[in-house]
Amino acid sequence: MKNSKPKFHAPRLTMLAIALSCGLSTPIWAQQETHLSTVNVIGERIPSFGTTLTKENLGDRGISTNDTASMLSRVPGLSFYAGGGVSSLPVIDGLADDRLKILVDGMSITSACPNHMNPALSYVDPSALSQLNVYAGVVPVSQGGDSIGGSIVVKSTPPAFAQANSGFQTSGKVSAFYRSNGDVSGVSVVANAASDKFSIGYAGNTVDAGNYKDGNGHEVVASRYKVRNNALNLATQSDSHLVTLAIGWQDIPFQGYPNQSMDMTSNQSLSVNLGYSGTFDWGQLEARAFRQRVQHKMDVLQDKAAAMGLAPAASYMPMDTDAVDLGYSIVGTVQLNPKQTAKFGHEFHRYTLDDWWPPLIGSGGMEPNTFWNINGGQRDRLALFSELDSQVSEKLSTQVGVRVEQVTMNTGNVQGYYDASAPFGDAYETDAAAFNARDHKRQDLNWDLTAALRFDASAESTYDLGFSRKTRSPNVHERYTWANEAMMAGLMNNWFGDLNSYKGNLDLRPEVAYSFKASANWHDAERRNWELTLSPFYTYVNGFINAVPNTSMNMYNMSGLIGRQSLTFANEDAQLYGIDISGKKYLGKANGDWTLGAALNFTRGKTVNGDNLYNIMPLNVRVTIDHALGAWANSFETVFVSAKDSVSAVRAEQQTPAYTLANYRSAYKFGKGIQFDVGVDNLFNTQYVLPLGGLEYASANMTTAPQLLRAAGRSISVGLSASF
Ligand SMILES: [Cu+2]
Repeated sequence: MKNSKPKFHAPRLTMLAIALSCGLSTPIWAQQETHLSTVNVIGERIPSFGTTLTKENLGDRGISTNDTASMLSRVPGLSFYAGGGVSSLPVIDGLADDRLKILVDGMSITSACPNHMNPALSYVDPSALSQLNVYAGVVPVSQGGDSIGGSIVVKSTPPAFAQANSGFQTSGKVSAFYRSNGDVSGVSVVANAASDKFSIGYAGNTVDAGNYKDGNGHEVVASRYKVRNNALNLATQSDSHLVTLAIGWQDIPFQGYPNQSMDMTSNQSLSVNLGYSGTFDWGQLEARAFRQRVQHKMDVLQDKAAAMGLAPAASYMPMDTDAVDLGYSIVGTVQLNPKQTAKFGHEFHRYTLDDWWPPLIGSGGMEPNTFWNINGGQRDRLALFSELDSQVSEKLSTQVGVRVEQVTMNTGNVQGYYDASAPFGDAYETDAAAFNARDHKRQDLNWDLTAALRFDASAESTYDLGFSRKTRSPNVHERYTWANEAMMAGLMNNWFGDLNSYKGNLDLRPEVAYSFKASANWHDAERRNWELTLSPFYTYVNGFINAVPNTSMNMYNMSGLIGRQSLTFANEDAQLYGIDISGKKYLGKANGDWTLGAALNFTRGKTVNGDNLYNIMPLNVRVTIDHALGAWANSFETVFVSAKDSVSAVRAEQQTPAYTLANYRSAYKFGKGIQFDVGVDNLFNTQYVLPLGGLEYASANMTTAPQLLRAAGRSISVGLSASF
């Protein structure tokens, strides 16, 4: 929506972070913003139901987490499925994971394993970020597609250029941190060299984390991880054109998953991302082409195996994934007249996936064949969209958009570990034959529509109203996983952390969400003293892809874990509703400036049959007090989460108790460009379980029900960074 302002600024943890970025002799990072605003002038509108986080209000969260998704924890309505240490899955107002469109520097990246261990945001570290946009519920069609819940658009640090005639300039930043719980350490480097025409930059970081301990001091096995990220960024610009080329490579030697049977034992990716933006007489053109390949391996980490009483072994169950995302987009933006802007776009995205599990010779149950979970899976999206922004009057602006997307999917034939003549009998052969006998090609034609308006009633009040129809086609695993066998196959196809077994469904149809959202924002005229935002929402999802009991006659179709279920994906109508409330109040001056902030989220999700949707965050409230005095900034945060008692019966979801957490952070800037950060997460060492964390696999067996995933106890963080 044109000329709109952000509905809600996440309260500032500190002013220091941005000062740090532009404090030195070459304010090269500050120039980026200027640069972007000249080349990318129309494209960067602020969403009506969105939040923008920049370097400024991302603040110093980076020392307390390397999980980029969790940087959004202060955004109202955001919650997270817990998983690996850098790979949590974000949720917007109850809709999670593949239901959100997540773009990393314009690239659509698909979670490429049957546990969704490598979601898009796990490929970028907080230290490399410059901006995160969250579009909640009603999303501009130019930012959506193939999603029903919302969009998260992440941008890493854009290329820096020297000013004209100022020669060659360099800049950079080096940071290091340590966190006590899990003995986590890491370093990050950002370096840039540029003339006024060319720019070359590097961003890289490392993280080494041990297992964390809960509030009682007990270790959570397989919560350790190790990450190496690198990105090389090249760019060239002229008066009205900018070309960027980014090459990224990641190596995760291991990332434990306490709430999965499997752990990541290798994730290696290489991405190439070519971007163009230019200004012409007729308007602006943005284009992009990208390719990312990931090779992903899973097995069971030794400490998890030991906790389950397994003898040490080189491998317990090898699983491999090889996936490629590639795509391009072309977006033109035209100023039709002084009051109207139109946007036209075309996108293509191809995802290909092989998901195979090599035999483990001598295991008995996992030989002699390779298990083909997905063999040559392919998912193509071809999209066209058009969006019109209008300034109808001084007070009223509108946005309407329509998007059509063709999704074409296919996959090859499959096989199990052994055939019906094996000692265990027919665990796989009948199922594989049934799957192979069917045509696997599926094609969906998906229509999305967004209509939103903003009414600036007065200097102190703004109202937003929006409606959207959004569509998501099933993902490759939802449509094509085929095995009814629950323990060796179904349990592996699970990205929910609930230890249930899942099987795909060739007859799934796309899920279509109809969302209504309103937002009322009241504030003082200068937006400095106070602000209050109320955003109720309602979504009806036609054919929500849920799960139903797996009724196959396969005799191995039952979970061997006490209380866990064997399920099949199925469409089922569902509705979600709730409200996000947030506000802030400047408290005044007393040894610095004090600001109070608060955010509340209430979400309910139910199928039309009355069962609750899985993993809906219970009522939660976050209260923050921010303090700034010169070079010193402090933030004290309290999080109240009520008991989760609305749980999904079909998934045997377990209730979680209420808890209260306190976190403290402080940052001090020394002279020019040196910053010291310190923080304490879970200040009172509260013992609690994560409402969206699922169950601990190491505690699961055939006689006792698995325990809920324990959260981390107190952790003290320190960080030091220097800019040059
Ligand atoms: Cu995996």
